[in-house]
Amino acid sequence: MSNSRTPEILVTGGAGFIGANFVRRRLASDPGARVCVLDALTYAGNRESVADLESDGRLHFVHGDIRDGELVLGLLRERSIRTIVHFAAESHVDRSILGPDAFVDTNVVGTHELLKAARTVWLDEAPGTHRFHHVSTDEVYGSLEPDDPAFSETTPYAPNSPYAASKAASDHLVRAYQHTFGLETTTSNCSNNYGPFQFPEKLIPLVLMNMLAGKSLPIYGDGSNVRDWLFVEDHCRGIEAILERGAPGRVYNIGGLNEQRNIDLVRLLCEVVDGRLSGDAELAERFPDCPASRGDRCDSLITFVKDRPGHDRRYAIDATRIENELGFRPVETFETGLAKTVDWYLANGEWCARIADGSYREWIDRQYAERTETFPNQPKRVAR
Ligand code: NAD
Ligand code: TDX
Repeated sequence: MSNSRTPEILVTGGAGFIGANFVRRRLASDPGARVCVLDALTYAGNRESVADLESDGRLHFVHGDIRDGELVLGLLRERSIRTIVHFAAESHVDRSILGPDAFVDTNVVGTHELLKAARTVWLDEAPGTHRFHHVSTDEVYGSLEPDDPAFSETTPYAPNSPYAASKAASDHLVRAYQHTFGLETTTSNCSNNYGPFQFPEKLIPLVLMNMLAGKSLPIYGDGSNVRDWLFVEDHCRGIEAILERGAPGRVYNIGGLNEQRNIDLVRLLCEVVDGRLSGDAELAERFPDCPASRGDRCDSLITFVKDRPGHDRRYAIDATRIENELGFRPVETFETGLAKTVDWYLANGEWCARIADGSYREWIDRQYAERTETFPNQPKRVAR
């Protein structure tokens, strides 16, 4: 079933956190839009996150790997695709420390397979309008000291984790395909996202699901590392602005204008959950192990654990370029975004239960068992 009004786009990693939000938003905002999702459904991919969209024929789901060059070539040719929005990646820093190989395979080799296929079809076989948008991260710029200026698009690359290094390598390949072959590419380097459908290995959904289950909230080191947080729908709006108005070859930083210390963020999240559960008998009954259901505070679950090796101190984004050139600014505040996120996780118990199955819990428990050793002189509490 095809609708000829809007050309179909290829979204890699569309069953992951940000990809699923992007696909949902695109199909909801344009009745003529069609999307082909290519996703390998790794531990982080969930077809359920987009399954409800498949019924009207506007979403075509392909269970496959971006490293499969023949598959990608076939999709570009047969579905006449002229736009790729590339989210697919191994995305978790802690996993990249435990096992870097998958990060090089997917993030570097996988991105290169996509670029090769795009070059073959869009430049050699059927030249014309096209766009390869590469979704990347602020982690490629390394770590900031407290008084350093925020990352801009001209900040030199200094990736610190295997994850960041693999994303940096993929950014360089995208740049090289634009510069050398004339492939029309754009890249966005974004700060930490949060919101619906995020896999609960990342800080916000992990501590949220743990507090609802009455489990400890692990804070790495002393909790004073700083991240810039962006509500996922704002990230998707930023990517849309780049697709619509961004110049080929241009790189855009996307940020939330919202720097938070981890400990402050977790305390704020605890307050939101305390507020939701304390006055709601039905929620308290659904989450009997959450301290807030007994009138206690969720921050009683905070536990400081061994730090992440090479843990970056601070990320911050200078988003002047995307604001001045494309008129993009995030619309959510941290308070409104967190409230929407908490409400989504409270309302989507089935999604959470499917994710938090045996293998997930096993991984999390093993991961945190290794972190029980605490830092010497580690504070039990960090001042508010
Ligand atoms: P995610 O881990 O939630 O999802 C990744 C998706 O990619 C999953 O659906 C997975 O199945 C799929 N995938 C993995 N390997 C694949 C392969 N070889 N072939 C096809 N599909 C594959 O990731 P996310 O948090 O949604 O991040 C999406 C993109 O945004 C990534 O490129 C990431 O580097 C970038 N990014 C993420 C954040 C963040 O805060 N989460 C911030 C900035 C940039
Ligand atoms: O249990 C935890 N305790 C904790 O203190 C976890 C999982 C994290 N942390 C800390 C580490 C970081 O300082 O919280 C901060 C955020 O951690 P993550 O959610 O793992 O994100 P981060 O490492 O900052 O990387 C994220 O942002 C950039 C995404 O995972 C990347 O995909 C994205 O590119």
